[in-house]
Amino acid sequence: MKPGCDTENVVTRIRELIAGADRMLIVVSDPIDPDCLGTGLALAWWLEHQGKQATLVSFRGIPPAMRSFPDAERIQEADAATFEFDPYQLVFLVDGSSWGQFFGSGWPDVLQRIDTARIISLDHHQPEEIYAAVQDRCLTVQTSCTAQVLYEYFIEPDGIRPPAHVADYMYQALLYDARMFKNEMHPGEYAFAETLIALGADHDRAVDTNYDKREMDFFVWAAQHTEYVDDIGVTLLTIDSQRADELTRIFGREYADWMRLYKETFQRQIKGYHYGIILKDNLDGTVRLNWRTRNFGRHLSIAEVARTVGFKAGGHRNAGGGVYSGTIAEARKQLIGAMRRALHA
Ligand SMILES: [Mn+2]
Repeated sequence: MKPGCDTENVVTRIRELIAGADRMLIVVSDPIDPDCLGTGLALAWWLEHQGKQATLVSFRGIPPAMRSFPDAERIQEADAATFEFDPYQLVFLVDGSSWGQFFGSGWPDVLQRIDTARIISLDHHQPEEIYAAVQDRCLTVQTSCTAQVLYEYFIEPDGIRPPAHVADYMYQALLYDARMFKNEMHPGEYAFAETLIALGADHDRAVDTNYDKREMDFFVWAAQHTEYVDDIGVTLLTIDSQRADELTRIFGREYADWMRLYKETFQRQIKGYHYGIILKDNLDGTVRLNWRTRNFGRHLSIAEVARTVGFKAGGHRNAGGGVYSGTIAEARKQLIGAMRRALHA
């Protein structure tokens, strides 16, 4: 939470809303990862445990690499533009801070069809537009993962023991978002892990990371196309329209689904290169920014630097995303220029 915000009041408000409702919709965020899936599934269990009906939906679709997540088939894939929200008394947004992460680029129209008084947000990113819009129903705590927020503020205080399969959802969420405890350490993170193990989470399965062959192929392609910007310690992968064509030929239109291995094991892992940046032409006049910043040492906040040159940026301090309106050449020039000024100031 931001200093000064009363977490307890938010939790109380959310509990009141749940008590007065029967049918809940849980929307998982984009990017679809083990945290939004695991937290969404654990939240559904917790609501059902209280006699409520819970429906899980993704408006982004479940990418192939995530379909093996336990019980992922419970999550419906739907089109936000035509989805019928009226039957649901509450709409939970899990593990995201901006509307587009839940409702896609057409989010303003989708929001027109939802009573925002029914929206509840559980998150661990830096507070953004959702927080600004639904402050008294947005529980955002900057901790290891959204699963830890759900557990510490709702499940644990209830004094209930989730079954092993639910502990497993949350353990997978934790290990993924914490990058096996390689990311910054948040209070209670190891204690949460220990609790989940005691509840029966399957550690061997959670650490038995398997990559799709296409993730490895993308990694090889990306490593070969990465530039090293030596004077500012940046590894930079740009995907312009020509490279997007090439990637589409190799991997299909959803080639971005196969970036996980590169993001996890290349960005911010090269000695002397503290920032891993991807700029991708969205082919609609905007450019997607993704960054990873080394946790050890004192480094720039990419979000702050990017905002000074017109990017919209958010997420976590050391792992996030953003968007720039303009060409990829401009986005690159602006971002690299701003980083250079900040680092050489
Ligand atoms: Mn997360």
